Amino acid sequence: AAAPIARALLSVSDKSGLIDFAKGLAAHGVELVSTGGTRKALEEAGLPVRDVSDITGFPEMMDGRVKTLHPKVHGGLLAIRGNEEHRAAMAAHGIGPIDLLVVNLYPFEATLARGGSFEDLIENIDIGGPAMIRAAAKNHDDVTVIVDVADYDEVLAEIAENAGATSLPFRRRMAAKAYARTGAYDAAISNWFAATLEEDTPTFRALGGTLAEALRYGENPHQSAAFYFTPEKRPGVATARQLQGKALSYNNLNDTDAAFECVAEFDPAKSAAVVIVKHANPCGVAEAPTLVEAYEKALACDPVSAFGGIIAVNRTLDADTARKIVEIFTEVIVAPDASEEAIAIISAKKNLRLLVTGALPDPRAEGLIAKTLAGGLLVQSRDNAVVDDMTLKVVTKRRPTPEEMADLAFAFRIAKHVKSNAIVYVKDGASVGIGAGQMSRVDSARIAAAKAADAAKLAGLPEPLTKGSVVASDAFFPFADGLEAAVAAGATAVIQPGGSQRDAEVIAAADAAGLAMVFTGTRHFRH
Ligand code: 93A
Repeated sequence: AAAPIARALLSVSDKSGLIDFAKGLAAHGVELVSTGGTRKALEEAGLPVRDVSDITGFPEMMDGRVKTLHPKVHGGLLAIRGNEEHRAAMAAHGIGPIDLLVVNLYPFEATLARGGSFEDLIENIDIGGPAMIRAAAKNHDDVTVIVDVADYDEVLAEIAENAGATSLPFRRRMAAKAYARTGAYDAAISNWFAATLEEDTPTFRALGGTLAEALRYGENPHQSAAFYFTPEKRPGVATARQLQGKALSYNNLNDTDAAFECVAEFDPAKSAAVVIVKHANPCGVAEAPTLVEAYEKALACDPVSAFGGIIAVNRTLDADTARKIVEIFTEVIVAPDASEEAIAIISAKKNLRLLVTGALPDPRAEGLIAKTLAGGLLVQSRDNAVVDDMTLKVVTKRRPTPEEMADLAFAFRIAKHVKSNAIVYVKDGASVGIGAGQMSRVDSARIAAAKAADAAKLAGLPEPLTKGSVVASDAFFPFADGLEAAVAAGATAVIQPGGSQRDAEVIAAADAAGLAMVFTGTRHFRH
């Protein structure tokens, strides 16, 4: 059993309950030692108390920054009472044992809560207090450590019950509490400190993010920005290796993610696929037996927009494709991998970023998507619906041909990655016209057709590529007009979720034009 408590060191910022507690200790014959403010409070209550500087032989100095940081204090807390050598050291250096330590810390958290200044917070980082607490808790075999005002009564009860001492289970419990307290205290300091460094960049700790890098700016130069990792492990921009090129900007990261998530919809075992993205929307998507063919088909969709674009591929980037890509200005290439030869070809373009991810993300994987609004955070599960898993229902008199069916599925896969309202024309495994982000579906349909007409003119083709194409809509056609615009453009088959009040009207218009139409039952809004 530990010896009765002969001496207690009390050093508390929060002085509530202090006097009654100290009176209880004094009644048991405990000698009280205190730091400045605590000593003053005890003295005013008429209690006998020694100043800690009496013991250390040093005055409190440097605005109290150094008051208990002394071997006479720490030796008294850390000495193992049953150890001969420790006892000899105590005797040789005039160190008296401290049996009970009562400390509560400078109010760092309270200062933070009331919006204290940087200087204020720095001054409220307690150094001596945690040092003593940790020392006493380490030596709990011999020393009782109290960090919570709520435990004062229990200490007095322990002393009464144990002939002036405390029990080991109690000391252990208090020691565990002591380390929890210093741990939480340091965590509060480090969280605050880290946040001050990021004061110019938005932090989203709510998402469990850790800072990956501060970005030069956000979507525009007057916006600050940073890139955060979330705990999610998904192959993509966050985990990619950048093999070359300038640092990625906010918009690059956003666009690269959009491109790679879209290309991941295409199984590399079935076909090579390429997605070209501008402003977070695909402006060309194609699949083909080889990557270079897929690239050329994707580029043909909208070569004007593809300038300065982001290219994502679903297979190892090869030399043929790399050679084609470097012919025009491209910002970023992202691929699961790249051949040595392809890397060498890309290296001729110093600024072009090449990212390899090691793998493709699983489009069916679950995950969270977040978006902020004023004073809030919108969180939803990722759109992991895949057209192959949907029950496609033919709603028209004519059934799509197998070729049309393949293109319809292809088009709906792309539509998932186009900002709503999304209209995607597809022919022979390639997008030929994409209408994105319009407030009305009929406008998206017209824009997509107009872009297809432009591309045909550019390529010197006799008629727009929408002639004999199929079309996908990310959500139902609310009126027949959107479908009629697709008919006017020359589409022969349609894929859309269905579910409009006017479905009958839309189906009638499709039948009248000899179109085949399938409903997916699943919507792919993306905003
Ligand atoms: O500035 S300190 O980190 N340096 C010290 O040596 C020291 N020793 C105790 N702060 C120190 N303390 C803290 O002073 C205690 O943790 C307690 O919160 C406070 C009590 O001071 P006073 O008795 O003067 O009110």
